[in-house]
Amino acid sequence: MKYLITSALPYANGKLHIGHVAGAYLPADIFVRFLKLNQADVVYICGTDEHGTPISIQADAEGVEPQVIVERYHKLIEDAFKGIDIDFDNFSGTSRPPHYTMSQEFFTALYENKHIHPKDTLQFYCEYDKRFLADRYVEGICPKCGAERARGDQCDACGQIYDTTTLKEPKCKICGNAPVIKATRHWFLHLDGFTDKMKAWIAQKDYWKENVRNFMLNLLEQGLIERSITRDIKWGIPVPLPEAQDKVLYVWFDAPIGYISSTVEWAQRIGQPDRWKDYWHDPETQLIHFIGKDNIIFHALIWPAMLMGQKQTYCLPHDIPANEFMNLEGQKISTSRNWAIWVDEFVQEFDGDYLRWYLATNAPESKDSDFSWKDFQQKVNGELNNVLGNLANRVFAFSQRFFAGKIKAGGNQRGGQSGAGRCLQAGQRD
Ligand code: 2FM
Ligand code: ZN
Repeated sequence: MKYLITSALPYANGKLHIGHVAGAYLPADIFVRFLKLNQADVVYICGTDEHGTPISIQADAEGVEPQVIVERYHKLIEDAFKGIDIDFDNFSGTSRPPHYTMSQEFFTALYENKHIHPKDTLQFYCEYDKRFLADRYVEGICPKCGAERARGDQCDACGQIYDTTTLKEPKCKICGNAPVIKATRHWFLHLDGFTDKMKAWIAQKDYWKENVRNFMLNLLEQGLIERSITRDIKWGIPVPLPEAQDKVLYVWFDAPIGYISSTVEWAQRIGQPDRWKDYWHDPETQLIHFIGKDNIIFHALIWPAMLMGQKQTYCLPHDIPANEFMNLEGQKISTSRNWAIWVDEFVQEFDGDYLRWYLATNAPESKDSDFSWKDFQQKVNGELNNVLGNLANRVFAFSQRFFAGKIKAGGNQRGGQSGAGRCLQAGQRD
């Protein structure tokens, strides 16, 4: 059995916090360690997600190129992972040239297979900045719940998505002026064309976590629609069509392709450039995406449709363990309010294993969990250091005393070669 394990690609415009680690990274890392201990054929893939409007907004604000922001955060994120011993087989980034090629090939195959079509749409346009205002370039009042500072396409307060032109009191985030509405052509992925395949595929996924499976069943019941996969911004992968000059691929179109391009990079790095194909083009590969619950729609619907619509066969996600969120002292973690524990700061004070222990034993697997410093102190002192530390200390002292400090290779519990799993009486030798 071959395993391809992925963790959601973190955006390269912010640091890593404990909520990210608890949701998408530590569970995958633990699973990969388990597989590797069992000599499984496994590749663990990640990288930074380097496109999208937040990165270009930050670059505009700092007066630098987006690549400067991307490189800064790529390094910070990679170092933070090292600090807590999360060890990918490859950690790439989606602004690297091979990823551009792979993403454009994906688009072209879907286009030639008639899964992508153009449509004229109405978008906000800032006459002062002379540009369309995609996604987070515009802010206003949510047309669904009335919350302020809602984004162009989605409201953080109620989570609903809506037609951008229905946003109330819109304001350009660059200059603060009210934008006008203007026609622009975009390209849409027709998910409706995958309805039958998707239903048949989901029908086999009775082992998925309920949150993911129910989410998908709901979407299928509502009926699949088309989704725009291009944007009028400069930072991104150019749409590979002569009539789509000045358009780039939507970040959520290219991001999951990063799982493949990172595997390609891994194969090149180990000197076997075609090796990635053994995994991605084998339908039997167990492709498992570890994500947070806000990423379900992209991994369980849009990404599988993108894979199904290719000309070559790709493995589809075998499982998508989506975790809930981790709160901090009873409140939602918030980057903008700086209500978070940042991994790079944490590891300056504590051993990374303390965080791994606390997040592993308090994982938001089926409901949101909470990080509290008091509980952290108690669990680390009580469980990790006293109970587990004491056990390890006794085991090592015991093996030193009776077995000259040597540990035999492990074996199969049901009749393996070393007899592991049998109970020894104190002082008895195997
Ligand atoms: O939500 C996020 O942080 C995204 N950057 C996850 C992308 S996952 C994958 F598809 F790349
Ligand atoms: Zn403006």
